[in-house]
Amino acid sequence: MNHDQAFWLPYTANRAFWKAPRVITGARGHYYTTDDGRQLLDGFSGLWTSGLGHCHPRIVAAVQAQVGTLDYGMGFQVSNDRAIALAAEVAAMAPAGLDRVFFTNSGSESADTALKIALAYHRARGEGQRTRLIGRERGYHGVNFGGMSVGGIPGNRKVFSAALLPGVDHIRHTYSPADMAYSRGQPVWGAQLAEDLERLVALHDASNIAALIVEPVSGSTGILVPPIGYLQRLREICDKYGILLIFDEVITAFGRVGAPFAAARFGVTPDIITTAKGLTNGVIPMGAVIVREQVYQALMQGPEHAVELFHGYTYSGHPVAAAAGLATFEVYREEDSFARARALEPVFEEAIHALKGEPHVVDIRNFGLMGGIELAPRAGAPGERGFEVFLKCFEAGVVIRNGGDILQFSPFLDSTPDELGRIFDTVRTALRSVA
Ligand code: PXG
Ligand code: PLP
Repeated sequence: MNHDQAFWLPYTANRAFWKAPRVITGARGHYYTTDDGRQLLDGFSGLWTSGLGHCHPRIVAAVQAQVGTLDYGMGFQVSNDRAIALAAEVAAMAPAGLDRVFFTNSGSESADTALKIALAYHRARGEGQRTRLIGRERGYHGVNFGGMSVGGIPGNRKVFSAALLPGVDHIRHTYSPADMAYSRGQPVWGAQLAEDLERLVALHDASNIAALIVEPVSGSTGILVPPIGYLQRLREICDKYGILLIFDEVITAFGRVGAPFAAARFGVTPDIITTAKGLTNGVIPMGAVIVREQVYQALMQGPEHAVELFHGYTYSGHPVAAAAGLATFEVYREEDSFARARALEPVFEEAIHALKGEPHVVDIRNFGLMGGIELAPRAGAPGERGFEVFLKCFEAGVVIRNGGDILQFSPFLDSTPDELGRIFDTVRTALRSVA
């Protein structure tokens, strides 16, 4: 067999892809280069990953230097200087009280790591019966078994239904178009939806519940912005019942919402934060789970020579990834990236909401530099219209993403108003040309 098409692409319509492959061969700043020599404006910052732009010279140089200095180092019972330094930086940036950092290689691994830490924490405190994990409908926490189980996107769960973790439940999602369509930023309606956690406490009893995991702003499911007061209320209910609150900030951390973390932007501090993507600007895969000091301390038990948490990845704290992370943090500071993103937010909001009234559009949502345009699905063919708009934009030289019929936008932290204008002009033209 000819192996030219051996690559099985992730989350991709593989058969359609191989009929007309879309292949990137280079990138610089805000543009990709394709194998047929075209320049594409990236309207998605990689895959929510690359807020500082592609091939940032500072990060490239740091990676090049590191790979020739320490390529890999054993990470169990031994560590490396780059990982230790990056953990200190991450903890310093994190909300007060979240002082310990466990490294992973992706957002999916961060989600599973956080869930395992939550279970281990309760057990270490003598509450080993607290095993139930609560997620939220429409949540996305990656593709591993834990994250998939607490996740709430039907398409990700359907085929694997029988293998989902037992003892998981979900609070309802926060989307109600009748009450919040075309909200700019946070919907004013809906804080009371947090009371749904009380329903699950009543059903399962708090003494059996370990943790609640939510995205502060849901990303993959199509940009669901938390109603004003909603996250505060979740925090209060978790406190009331001793339930750990986990924020999955794989997308929202590191400037995407105009702040180091969504926790900071919303003024709600969880017990654990999961990250990945922007940690290294997407240059080398890496995630980090940031944990409240008391949670860590509760686990520091037993004889000192013994491993306290039976968990870790071969590549946890990889020195080249950590070097990329350290350089990324330097650039965040020097370019004041999070404040720039915050300043760009109103421009982005105007630009995206200007598409109200275009064909097929039924809702537009935004927060920080995250945006979604929801289209009415084509009768009998959900997702087809969204995919066609994605393809038309790609042909016109702009990369966006479609999650089914929801178009998603994730501009660079230092995008220009002109670039935003070009992205949404391209989308407008595409919307007017699809059936
Ligand atoms: N949690 C959240 C909140 C995420 O957004 C993950 C976990 C998993 O991360 P990894 O690195 O294992 O993929 C994510 C990933 C989209 C899209 O279209 C979003 C993600 C991945 C792929 C597509 O919005 N987020
Ligand atoms: N499978 C086997 C057979 C392994 O030996 C290991 C790690 O040593 C793994 C899976 C896990 O790999 P990783 O640590 O990269 O997640």
